[in-house]
Amino acid sequence: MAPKRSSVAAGVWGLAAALLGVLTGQLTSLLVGPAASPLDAVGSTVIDATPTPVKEWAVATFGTGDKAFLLVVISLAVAALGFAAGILERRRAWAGASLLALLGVTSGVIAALRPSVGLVGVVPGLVAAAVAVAILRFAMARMIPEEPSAGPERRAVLIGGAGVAVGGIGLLASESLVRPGATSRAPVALPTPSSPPTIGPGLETRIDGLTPLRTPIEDFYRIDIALSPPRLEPADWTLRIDGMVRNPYTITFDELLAMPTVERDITLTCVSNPIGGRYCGSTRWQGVLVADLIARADPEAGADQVLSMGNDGFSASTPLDILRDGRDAMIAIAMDGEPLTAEHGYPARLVTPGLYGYVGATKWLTRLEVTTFAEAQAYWTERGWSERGPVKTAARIDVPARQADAGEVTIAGVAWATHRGISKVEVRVDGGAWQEATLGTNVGLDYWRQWYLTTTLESGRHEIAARAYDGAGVVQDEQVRDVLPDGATGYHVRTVTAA
Ligand SMILES: Nc1nc2c(c(=O)[nH]1)N[C@H]1C(S)=C(S)[C@@H](COP(=O)(O)O)O[C@H]1N2
Ligand SMILES: [Mo]
Repeated sequence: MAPKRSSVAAGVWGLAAALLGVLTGQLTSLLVGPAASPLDAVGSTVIDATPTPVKEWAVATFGTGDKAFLLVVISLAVAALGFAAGILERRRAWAGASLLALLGVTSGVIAALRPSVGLVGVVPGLVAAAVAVAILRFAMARMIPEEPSAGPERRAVLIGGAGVAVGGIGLLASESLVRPGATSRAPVALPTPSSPPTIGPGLETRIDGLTPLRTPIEDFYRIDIALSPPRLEPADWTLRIDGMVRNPYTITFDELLAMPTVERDITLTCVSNPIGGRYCGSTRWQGVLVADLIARADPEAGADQVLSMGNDGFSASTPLDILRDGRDAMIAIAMDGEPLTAEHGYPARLVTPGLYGYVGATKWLTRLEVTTFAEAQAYWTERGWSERGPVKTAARIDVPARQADAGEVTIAGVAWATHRGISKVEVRVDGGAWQEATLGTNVGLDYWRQWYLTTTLESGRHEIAARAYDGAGVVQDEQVRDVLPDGATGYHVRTVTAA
């Protein structure tokens, strides 16, 4: 049987009720906190529950747009359920309304269960449920004709459609309210650090298209499980250091700033960075050495891990000996001479030279728990990634692009083996002999190095490969492996057509 025409009006009104409900929930979250917004709470929970291969697919396909994609999927699901609720309600009073109420209440409960939210998080979901139910009940009583009849039917669809438009556009607009733009740095008076000499510009001033020696903050990759960056106030922020220690303690942000700080040039890389990928950035970090903070807590014998926790529910497992072996692992408060941005962990984050971000770079840091690998697992380890993640040696080709002018060509890129340094980069064209590239400034063991090689390419297709050697002279692993479970390996190869 074909659906009665008024089913369409009912569906449209169900859709409008759902969208307007979510919209009011989103707006209510402005009072409660962005992580309590229905879309955020559900989205974050979906992220936590998504199987790792699916997540890797999303990151590989949408890059940093993976979060926008998730929000679109959730919004479409809400729309479909809303439409269905309208049709249900038309067949049986309260059936559709109950569905909408259930959805709203569920999103509220999910929000309240988020680590960074708490009980008030239930409010936006309850508000969303109430608004959606009220709109749907109103529509059934006043808008939708009992029997199909063209005039009232058209009127109901038109007005319901207007509700859908308002709800949809409102939701898009509310996204920019709930999730404001990138560079929201609150003022922090940075202490004067004991700084190494500043590093000048690198080879990028001479080689077009080469990655700059220091990554501008707005170009620094962002990877995290937080749909919107937590907004932490330095005045409320504290760091707890506890677990297997004789002297657990908590410090405030002011107390942290009063400690001696260092500035260090460090390259940060994501374990999800594919060979040749862009999830790698280099800048100057300012912060307090973790070793100093840990020493004050006085760890007990037998502890071998520091589980660092972020305000978004993330945690990282960093080996205790790595934090104490003299490298510049720090609680960073600034990057590139400015307080951290919200996206990069404001007001304080961990940075551990030599480790991938997921095991050493917790943003929105709130706690360091001294423990053991046997006792506690970190966020990504529970989801199939390795419990340890030293950065693998890698060279990346930046130029030439896939199309180049035949003749003299500069092949250039960056290479990193964080905390081991780079001693040599080699380039191979069309399977010929490996040729040694010229290296750029040596900023230190913890920093990437630019490299280049000038050669002649005749017109036609060419295959260019690059490989790096770490500071101990060990060449990078040639075997092609995917990012899971502890970082990709293989040489970066680019096919270039010269004309
Ligand atoms: N709180 C928190 N910290 C986090 C993450 C996260 O999801 N939440 N992701 C980690 C990962 S996987 C990486 S690669 C780095 C990325 O840091 P960036 O976004 O500043 O480049 O942050 C790490 N710290
Ligand atoms: Mo990462």
